[in-house]
Amino acid sequence: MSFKQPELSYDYNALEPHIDARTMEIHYSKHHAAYTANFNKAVEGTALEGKTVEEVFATISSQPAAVRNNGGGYYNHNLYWAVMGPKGGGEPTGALAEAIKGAFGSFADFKTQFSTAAATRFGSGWAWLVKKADGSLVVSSTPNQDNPLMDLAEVKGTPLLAIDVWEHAYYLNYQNRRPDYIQAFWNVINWEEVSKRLKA
Ligand code: MN3
Repeated sequence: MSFKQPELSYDYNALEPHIDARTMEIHYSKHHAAYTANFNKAVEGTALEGKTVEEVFATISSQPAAVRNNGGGYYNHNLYWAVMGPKGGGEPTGALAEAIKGAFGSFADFKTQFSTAAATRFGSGWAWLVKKADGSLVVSSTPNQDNPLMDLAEVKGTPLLAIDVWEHAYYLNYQNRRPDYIQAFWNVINWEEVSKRLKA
């Protein structure tokens, strides 16, 4: 397999009570594992084999749905696991704090914008903090497994922070209460990792 599912850097129960262990286990070992396997299957033997995931996304509008959906599912969850952690929460510091202030006015305003994007994404999808090509930060959301690296995204750029708002990400613990899950997400954000991505 050319695309490998990265190991989680924390245990399934590490994000409790905000995200429960059973949800984490099914999400990582079933959903994400399936996206990864199906992404590999979809590129195998095609011109995309051997390309980076970024290269695949750059031409995604001309690729089959299986590549778009599973490639997005593979990449988006890699980012989602990475930007969460047991020592998460609080507020960012340093350059990221300044960049967020510059773009949104305050951390509180950013939090509102990001939470609203996540809550109002109809059906399944993601909300993002994105660094655009000109270096500015914006909040966006995408349907299904699309993401800001895809050539067809409304808002294009490098994703720094992601929240999965598919029901499989929260339904066992929160049922229909997506806003409660979004609120809880702020307690597990690994700002150090988000900062690293801003600098990269
Ligand atoms: Mn998911």
